[in-house]
Amino acid sequence: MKKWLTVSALAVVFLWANIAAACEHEGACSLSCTLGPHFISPKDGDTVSGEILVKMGIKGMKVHKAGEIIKGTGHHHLIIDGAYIPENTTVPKDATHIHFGGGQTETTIKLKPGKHSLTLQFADGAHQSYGKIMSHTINITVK
Ligand SMILES: [Cu+2]
Repeated sequence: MKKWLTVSALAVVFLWANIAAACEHEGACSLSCTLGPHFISPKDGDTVSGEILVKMGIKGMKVHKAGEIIKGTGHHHLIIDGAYIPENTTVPKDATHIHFGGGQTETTIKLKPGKHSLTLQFADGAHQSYGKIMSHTINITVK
Protein backbone atom coordinates (compact mmCIF):
# COMPACT_ATOMS: atom_id res chain seq x y z
CA MET A 1 0.00 0.00 0.00
CA LYS A 2 2.77 2.39 0.97
CA LYS A 3 4.70 1.60 -2.20
CA TRP A 4 1.62 2.18 -4.30
CA LEU A 5 1.14 5.59 -2.67
CA THR A 6 4.73 6.57 -3.42
CA VAL A 7 4.38 5.51 -7.04
CA SER A 8 1.17 7.48 -7.53
CA ALA A 9 2.64 10.51 -5.78
CA LEU A 10 5.61 10.36 -8.14
CA ALA A 11 3.28 10.02 -11.11
CA VAL A 12 1.36 13.12 -10.01
CA VAL A 13 4.57 15.11 -9.58
CA PHE A 14 5.80 13.96 -12.98
CA LEU A 15 2.52 14.88 -14.67
CA TRP A 16 2.44 18.25 -12.95
CA ALA A 17 6.02 18.97 -14.00
CA ASN A 18 5.15 18.15 -17.61
CA ILE A 19 2.14 20.44 -17.60
CA ALA A 20 4.15 23.23 -15.97
CA ALA A 21 6.92 22.84 -18.55
CA ALA A 22 4.41 22.94 -21.41
CA CYS A 23 2.95 26.15 -19.98
CA GLU A 24 6.30 27.88 -19.60
CA HIS A 25 7.01 27.15 -23.24
CA GLU A 26 4.06 29.21 -24.38
CA GLY A 27 4.55 31.84 -21.70
CA ALA A 28 0.98 32.99 -22.08
CA CYS A 29 -0.88 31.32 -19.24
CA SER A 30 1.51 30.96 -16.34
CA LEU A 31 -1.13 30.81 -13.62
CA SER A 32 -4.32 29.69 -15.31
CA CYS A 33 -2.95 26.92 -17.45
CA THR A 34 -5.98 25.36 -19.08
CA LEU A 35 -6.37 23.19 -22.15
CA GLY A 36 -7.54 24.61 -25.42
CA PRO A 37 -6.79 27.61 -27.60
CA HIS A 38 -5.99 31.04 -26.22
CA PHE A 39 -5.09 34.48 -27.48
CA ILE A 40 -1.47 35.49 -26.99
CA SER A 41 -2.59 38.83 -28.41
CA PRO A 42 -4.79 40.77 -28.19
CA LYS A 43 -5.87 40.18 -24.59
CA ASP A 44 -9.41 40.17 -23.25
CA GLY A 45 -10.54 43.76 -22.65
CA ASP A 46 -7.86 45.36 -24.83
CA THR A 47 -8.53 48.54 -26.77
CA VAL A 48 -6.84 48.42 -30.15
CA SER A 49 -6.67 50.42 -33.35
CA GLY A 50 -5.60 49.97 -36.93
CA GLU A 51 -4.36 46.55 -38.00
CA ILE A 52 -4.85 44.07 -35.17
CA LEU A 53 -2.18 41.44 -34.77
CA VAL A 54 -3.83 38.21 -33.64
CA LYS A 55 -1.51 35.58 -32.16
CA MET A 56 -3.04 32.20 -31.40
CA GLY A 57 -1.83 29.59 -28.94
CA ILE A 58 -3.01 26.08 -28.10
CA LYS A 59 -2.63 23.83 -25.04
CA GLY A 60 -3.08 20.07 -25.02
CA MET A 61 -3.09 19.68 -28.81
CA LYS A 62 -0.71 20.35 -31.64
CA VAL A 63 -1.19 22.53 -34.70
CA HIS A 64 -1.20 20.61 -37.97
CA LYS A 65 -2.26 21.72 -41.43
CA ALA A 66 -5.73 20.79 -42.69
CA GLY A 67 -6.29 17.83 -44.98
CA GLU A 68 -5.15 14.98 -42.78
CA ILE A 69 -6.95 13.88 -39.64
CA ILE A 70 -4.36 13.12 -36.99
CA LYS A 71 -5.45 12.45 -33.42
CA GLY A 72 -4.46 15.23 -31.03
CA THR A 73 -3.90 17.78 -33.78
CA GLY A 74 -5.92 20.43 -35.59
CA HIS A 75 -5.85 24.01 -36.78
CA HIS A 76 -7.06 27.38 -35.57
CA HIS A 77 -10.19 29.23 -36.68
CA LEU A 78 -10.90 32.84 -35.84
CA ILE A 79 -14.57 33.72 -35.46
CA ILE A 80 -15.39 37.42 -35.47
CA ASP A 81 -18.51 38.44 -33.52
CA GLY A 82 -19.85 34.90 -33.50
CA ALA A 83 -20.16 31.91 -31.18
CA TYR A 84 -18.05 28.77 -30.88
CA ILE A 85 -18.92 25.87 -33.21
CA PRO A 86 -20.52 22.80 -31.55
CA GLU A 87 -18.47 19.60 -31.50
CA ASN A 88 -18.31 17.56 -34.74
CA THR A 89 -19.84 20.43 -36.74
CA THR A 90 -17.96 21.78 -39.75
CA VAL A 91 -16.63 25.28 -39.15
CA PRO A 92 -18.19 27.56 -41.79
CA LYS A 93 -15.86 29.39 -44.15
CA ASP A 94 -16.86 33.03 -44.68
CA ALA A 95 -15.80 36.57 -43.85
CA THR A 96 -16.30 36.04 -40.12
CA HIS A 97 -15.04 32.42 -39.89
CA ILE A 98 -11.40 32.45 -40.89
CA HIS A 99 -9.56 29.12 -41.29
CA PHE A 100 -5.85 28.70 -40.72
CA GLY A 101 -5.58 25.42 -42.57
CA GLY A 102 -1.94 25.99 -43.33
CA GLY A 103 -1.17 25.69 -39.63
CA GLN A 104 -0.70 29.45 -39.16
CA THR A 105 -0.66 30.81 -35.62
CA GLU A 106 -0.90 34.52 -36.35
CA THR A 107 -2.68 36.92 -38.65
CA THR A 108 -3.72 40.55 -38.90
CA ILE A 109 -7.31 41.72 -39.15
CA LYS A 110 -9.09 45.06 -39.49
CA LEU A 111 -12.36 45.69 -37.69
CA LYS A 112 -14.83 48.56 -37.65
CA PRO A 113 -14.65 50.80 -34.56
CA GLY A 114 -16.69 49.53 -31.63
CA LYS A 115 -16.92 46.47 -29.42
CA HIS A 116 -16.16 43.08 -30.93
CA SER A 117 -15.77 39.51 -29.78
CA LEU A 118 -13.04 37.25 -31.08
CA THR A 119 -13.39 33.50 -30.71
CA LEU A 120 -10.75 30.91 -31.37
CA GLN A 121 -12.08 27.52 -32.39
CA PHE A 122 -9.77 24.55 -32.76
CA ALA A 123 -10.92 21.91 -35.26
CA ASP A 124 -9.56 18.76 -36.86
CA GLY A 125 -8.02 18.29 -40.31
CA ALA A 126 -11.48 18.08 -41.88
CA HIS A 127 -12.57 21.35 -40.18
CA GLN A 128 -14.82 19.46 -37.73
CA SER A 129 -15.00 21.46 -34.53
CA TYR A 130 -13.59 20.08 -31.28
CA GLY A 131 -16.42 21.99 -29.59
CA LYS A 132 -16.74 24.51 -26.79
CA ILE A 133 -13.93 23.02 -24.71
CA MET A 134 -11.53 23.78 -27.57
CA SER A 135 -12.73 27.35 -28.03
CA HIS A 136 -11.93 30.61 -26.31
CA THR A 137 -13.62 34.02 -26.59
CA ILE A 138 -12.35 37.48 -25.74
CA ASN A 139 -13.89 40.94 -26.09
CA ILE A 140 -12.00 43.90 -27.46
CA THR A 141 -12.76 47.51 -28.32
CA VAL A 142 -11.61 48.95 -31.63
CA LYS A 143 -10.99 52.69 -31.73
CU1 LIG B 1 -10.60 24.76 -40.92
